[in-house]
Amino acid sequence: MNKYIFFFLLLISFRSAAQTDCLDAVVVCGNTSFENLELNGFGNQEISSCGSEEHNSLWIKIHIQTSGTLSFDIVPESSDIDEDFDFFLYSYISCDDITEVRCSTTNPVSAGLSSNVTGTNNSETDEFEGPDLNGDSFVKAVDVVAGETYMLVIDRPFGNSNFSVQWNGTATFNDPPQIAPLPPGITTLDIFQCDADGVPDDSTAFNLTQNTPLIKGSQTGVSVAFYTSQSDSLLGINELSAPNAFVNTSNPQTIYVRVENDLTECSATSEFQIGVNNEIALAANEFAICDDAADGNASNGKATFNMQNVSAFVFPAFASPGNTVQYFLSQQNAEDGVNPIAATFYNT
Ligand SMILES: [Ca+2]
Ligand SMILES: [Ca+2]
Ligand SMILES: [Ca+2]
Ligand SMILES: [Ca+2]
Repeated sequence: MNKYIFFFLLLISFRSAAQTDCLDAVVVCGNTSFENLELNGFGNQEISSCGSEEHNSLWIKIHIQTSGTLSFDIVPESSDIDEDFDFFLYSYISCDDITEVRCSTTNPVSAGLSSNVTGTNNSETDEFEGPDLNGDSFVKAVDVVAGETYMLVIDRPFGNSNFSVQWNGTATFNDPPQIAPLPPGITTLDIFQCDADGVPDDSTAFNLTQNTPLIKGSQTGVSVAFYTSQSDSLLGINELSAPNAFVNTSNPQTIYVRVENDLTECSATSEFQIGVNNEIALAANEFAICDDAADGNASNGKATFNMQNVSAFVFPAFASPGNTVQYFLSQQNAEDGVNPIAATFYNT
């Protein structure tokens, strides 16, 4: 029994909701869970069956990994009998080539039912039912074969409840890819850097793709994309077009990442923070070397410092080639940028 639950939040919102149409269906995989999806309406009207059509719909694409029964309960979050969910199940070749195999458009109030749950099960014998008072909200489970693809359209003609889907059958779906665990020595995907573009406005360009190999890990055949909203990352829409030079619009800012299997379309999502940090944290504020006899006296408390070695110790993040760290003997000189000390410095 492969059973798991995921939630879709049907929020009343007025952004265009791409998953209302076949072409932009959400792909269901393994333990993929969806939260905070914003959807409303039906996009293009693509359904006319079981005496109904799309009202507030969600298209879900299901790739079958192992043969078995496809059986599910669609469970409204609210048990109010006025909350009416319908569904239409198609076998799928392409969006121009879908064949309806099940639908139920029974209205639980009209049919005098005691529950607003709808779906498929093994005890029903009918395959199509509805609308209104016709049926009992359940039709026969479907025998599915590995490699097949199905499209489940969940529609909410009445009510505004969120809902979950419980998969009860023996068929399994493809496993989603993973956000790879971080390798030793790396503790976060967060990127904080200085505002070094010459305009001190807490906004600067970030190369988000520096995280791509970390997110992929050893996985092959997967693609990584970045988004500014969680909903977009879940739906795979509005991917950032230039993630190698993304300019933050708030500070800090959450970036959402989606890793998707190129073949199965299965995906996983995560997030990390980027931010502008104009405070340069010093790794240390003291640096010492041993006195030596290079100046003719190994015990006079004076010696020659290699300032690059000092930088590597005090500013390890800035010690790489391409960065310049200058040292001064007074605060005023540092602020004015005058009389920096030389690359080697003999303390006096
Ligand atoms: Ca539609
Ligand atoms: Ca119904
Ligand atoms: Ca029935
Ligand atoms: Ca800036």
